[in-house]
This record gives sequence, C-alpha cells and structure tokens, in this order.
Amino acid sequence: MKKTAVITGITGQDGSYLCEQLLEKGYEVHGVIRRSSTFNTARIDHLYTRTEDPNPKIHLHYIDTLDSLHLLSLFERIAPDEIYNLAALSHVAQSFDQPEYSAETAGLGLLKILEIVKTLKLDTKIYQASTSELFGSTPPPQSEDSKFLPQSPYAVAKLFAHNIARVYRDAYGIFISTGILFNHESPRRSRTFVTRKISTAVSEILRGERDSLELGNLHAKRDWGYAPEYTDAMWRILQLNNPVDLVIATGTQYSVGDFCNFAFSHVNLDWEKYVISSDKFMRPLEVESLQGDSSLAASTIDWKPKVLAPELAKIMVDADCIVTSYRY
Ligand code: NAP
Ligand code: G4F
Repeated sequence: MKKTAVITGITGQDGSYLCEQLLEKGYEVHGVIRRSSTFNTARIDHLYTRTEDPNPKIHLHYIDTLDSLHLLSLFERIAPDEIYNLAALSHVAQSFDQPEYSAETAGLGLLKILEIVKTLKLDTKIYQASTSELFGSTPPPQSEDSKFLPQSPYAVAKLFAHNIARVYRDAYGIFISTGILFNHESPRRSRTFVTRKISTAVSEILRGERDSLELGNLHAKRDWGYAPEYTDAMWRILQLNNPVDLVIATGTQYSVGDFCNFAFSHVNLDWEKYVISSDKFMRPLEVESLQGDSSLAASTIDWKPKVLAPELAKIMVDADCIVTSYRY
C-alpha cells in the first residue's frame, strides 16, 4: 500500500530534500505551503508543475500552519500515515525580533497538529523537528540526556514543542517522535544562515562582485552536517515501532572562522583578508558551543554521518560558483 505523508515546511531546505526522498520511496506526498506574494517554491519547482497534471508527484495545499481549521480539514480528508512537522520561523537571530511569531510557529504549531490528530483519532506517526538549540548553554558533548538551557525565543518555543510532544505521547498514546538535529546545511540553505552566507560570498568575491564579507561572532562553534543525510534520519526515526527522541549530529565541531577557512581556501583565497567581524550580526544571547553525541541514533536507526564540515564547505562553494541562480 502506498503510504501518504504530509510535510509542513515543504518549501524549506529540509522539506525539499525530504520530499525528494519520500517520492523515491513511493510515498504520496502532501506539502503544506503558505501563501506568498512572490514564488516561494524554488526548492521544489523541479518536483511539480504549475500546469494541470493528472498525476501530480506532490500535492500542495495553501495553509499557514497557524490556521488549525484548515489543517484539520486536510488531515481529515487524507488521514496521513506520517506527518513531518518542519514549518517554523527557523532563524535564531530573527526570533529575537519576532519572539511572538517564533513562539506561535515553532511552539504552538505542533500543539495544533497534536490536537487535530487526537480529536480525529488518527493513527498517524508524527515527526517533530527539534533542535540542538534546546541545549543552549549546556557544554558539549550534548546527547539525549543533556540538560536543555535554551538561549533564544526560537529555542524556548522549540522546547515547548519538544515537551508537549512527550506529554501527548504519554497522556494520549499519540505516536510522536522528535529528532534533536544539530546544524545541517546544503546549497539549498537560505542565505541568511552563516554557512551559506559564507559560500555565496566566496563565489561573489571570485566573480569580482564584492571584496569583503561582514559576519558576527567568528568564535561560535557548531556541529555542521549535510542536510540530505539528516532528512534521511527523519524518515528512519518514523519507521521505528515505538516513538523516540534522537540526537542527530556528526560529533565534530568547528568554529565559524574554521568554516570560513574551509570555504575560502577551497578556491585558494585567504579568508582573513576578506572577513570582517561586525557588531551588527552579534546576537543578544549566543549559543557558543554545540557538538552532538548521536551514538543512540547509530544503534537504533543505523544512521551515521558521511559528509563533515570541510567537505560540506566545498560542496556549498562549488554549487554557488556553478549555479549563480540559487537565491534562496
Ligand atoms: P527553513 O529552510 O527555514 O524552512 C522553514 C519552512 O517553514 C519553510 O518552508 C517556510 O515557508 C515554512 N514556514 C514557516 N512559517 C510557516 C507558517 N506559518 N506556515 C507555513 N509554513 C511556514 O528551515 P529548515 O532548515 O528546512 O529546517 C526545517 C525545520 O527543522 C525547522 O523547524 C527548523 O527550525 C528545524 N531545524 C533545522 C535545523 C537546521 O540546521 N537546518 C536544525 C535543527 C532543527 P517559506 O518557504 O514560505 O518561508
Ligand atoms: O547559521 P546560523 O544562523 O545557525 P544557528 O543559529 O546555529 O541555527 C541553525 O541551527 C539550529 C540547530 O542548532 C537550528 F535549530 C536553527 O533553526 C538554524 O537552522 O548561526 C550559526 C552561528 C551562530 O553562532 C551565529 O552567531 O554562526 C554565527 N554567526 C556569525 N556571523 C552568524 C553570522 N550567523 C548568521 N546567521 N549570520 C552571520 O553573519
């Protein structure tokens, strides 16, 4: 039997990779997409056509995830086997400027889905996009047993979602799993995140379109992995017979300056000649050091990272140098 999946946030980096992977596995994929005055489908344009297609590969539904009435009507109609809840304001720095909206999308968004699944008595497996930002100021290595000390409105909202997932699992027996994913990047990453900001700047410097790059904190350390491997982990998590909370990470750690070095040196440039640290991009509160321990994922879902930050930087720079039209 063909499985049906709903992806909220299908137009985002992770949603687009997950959609490709589910289609390859033979799923019927339904994407929840919000209305925008400009096209916001660049990452999934290759997966669907705007013209009438009698056999569309994916089904897109215009619903803001804060609009629970329309989510309910969609879930009632298609009774999905799996829901991947990826929609959120996902930019940590921006969550300080839009704290309420962050709480609504990253926090309450999941509660709405859980209430609908409970009310409709659906036998649906739900995946929630939790994050290493939950650990905040807890020193590394961070695992499923580490303390959550969130440092931003985004992370606090995600902690609400993480906890409400556990409550609905225990109280109502709803099948909800969470992936506590560490940073994962790709050529499809939005340009406002630091790795893509760096890789696009390298390509623009090479083309002579600019001669410097302004960043914020160059000393913050992250555990960076490759996005398609992380969306594969999401699917694996939902194939288990019991719900889990799993850390997904490479176990390696590099600073923002290190990532600059990987990206610039790939095209024989010295990053220190181009990168400037500016207060403009500093955050009111910073998460200084993330490095995950995903040994539980290795044993339960047989997941191991392949691409690490030095190679990731090369993949992203190459993509930006070759395809100048990626403007996510
Ligand atoms: P992303 O590229 O920013 O994508 C976010 C998606 O959510 C986009 O499709 C966006 O739509 C959609 N969205 C936001 N608000 C919405 C709303 N009110 N209604 C409907 N859709 C809405 O993020 P990502 O990197 O793919 O991450 C996916 C999820 O994983 C997010 O929840 C993020 O917080 C979480 N996460 C990401 C990482 C990471 O390193 N990438 C790590 C841990 C957790 P538009 O395209 O219209 O903006
Ligand atoms: O690339 P970033 O904006 O990612 P951040 O804040 O770690 O959040 C991402 O990963 C989380 C998982 O840990 C996700 F939950 C979240 O949704 C998102 O995908 O920043 C990485 C680091 C930070 O320490 C930041 O202060 O880079 C530092 N940084 C330095 N200069 C900068 C810049 N970040 C951005 N975005 N822009 C800069 O100019």
